[in-house]
Amino acid sequence: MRFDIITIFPQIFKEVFDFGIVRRAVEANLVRIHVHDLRDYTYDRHRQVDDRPFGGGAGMVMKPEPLFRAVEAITNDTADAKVVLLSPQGRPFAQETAREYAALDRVVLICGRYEGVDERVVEDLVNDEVSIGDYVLSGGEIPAMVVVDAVTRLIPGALGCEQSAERESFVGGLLDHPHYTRPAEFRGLKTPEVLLNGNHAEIEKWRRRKAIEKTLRRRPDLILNRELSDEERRELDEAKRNCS
Ligand code: 9WO
Repeated sequence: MRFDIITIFPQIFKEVFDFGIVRRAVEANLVRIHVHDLRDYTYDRHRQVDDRPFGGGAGMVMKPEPLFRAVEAITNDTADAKVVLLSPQGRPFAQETAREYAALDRVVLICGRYEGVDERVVEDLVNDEVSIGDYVLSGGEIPAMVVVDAVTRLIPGALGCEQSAERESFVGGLLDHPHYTRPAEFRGLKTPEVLLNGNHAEIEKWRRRKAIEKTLRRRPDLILNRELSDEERRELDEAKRNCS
C-alpha cells in the first residue's frame, strides 16, 4: 500500500513516521509513504498556492490548479487511487474507515490550510472527505498523520505477533479493558486479584466485562451502534444490572 501526502509543509512529516509500528511497516515494504510539496506543482514565480476568496471575506483559499496538477502527476500511473481530503466537513474517520483504506493500493491525502480549499477540488478531484473529529485545526497535516498511523497498523504483517490483530477484532467496537503491570501493589494500590492467579479463562472474562462496563459508562453510543454476539449480549445485560 502506498500513501501520497500533499501539503505545503512537507517538513512536518520528517520524523513522525520514523518510529514504532509505522517505521517497521515501511522497513518491511508493507507500506510506502511519499510526501509532496504542493509548491512543486505551481508554475508561477511566487509558487502561489492560495488566493483571495470570491465574494470576499477574511483569509485565503487554496487554488485549484496546483492541487489538480499534483494529484494528476502522482496518480498518473494508476487508475484506482483513493483521493482523500482531510477536513472538518468530512465524514467521521473511524476504525471502520481505517479498515476500508487498509484494503486499498493507493491513498492520496490532501492537507488543507488557510480557510479551506476551492470547492471544485472537493467536487471533482477528491473522492472522499474525512474528519478525525469535531474541532478546527490549522491544517490537515496532523489528521493525515492520524490516518496513516491508524491504517498502517491494520496492514497484514504490520503488527508483531504478540500485538495480535485478533485483539482488534475480538474487542472490536469496545473501549479497551484496564491494564496492570508490576509491581502488584504500588503505593497501596492493588492489582485486581484475578489478574494474578493465572486462570486465563477467568482473566478473559474479567477483561471483557471491564471493557463492556467502561464502554457503557463512557461511550454508550459505541454499544448502541454495534452488533453483539449472544455471549456479549449476556455480558452486557449483566454489566447493566451491576452498574446502574
Ligand atoms: C473553519 C471554520 C470555522 C467556523 C465554522 C466552520 C469552519 N470550518 C473551518 C475549516 O474547515 N477550516 C480549515 C482549517 C480549513 C483547512 C485547514 N484547516 C483544517 C482543519 N484542516 N483540516 C482540519 C481537520 C480537522 C479535523 N479532521 C480533519 C481535518
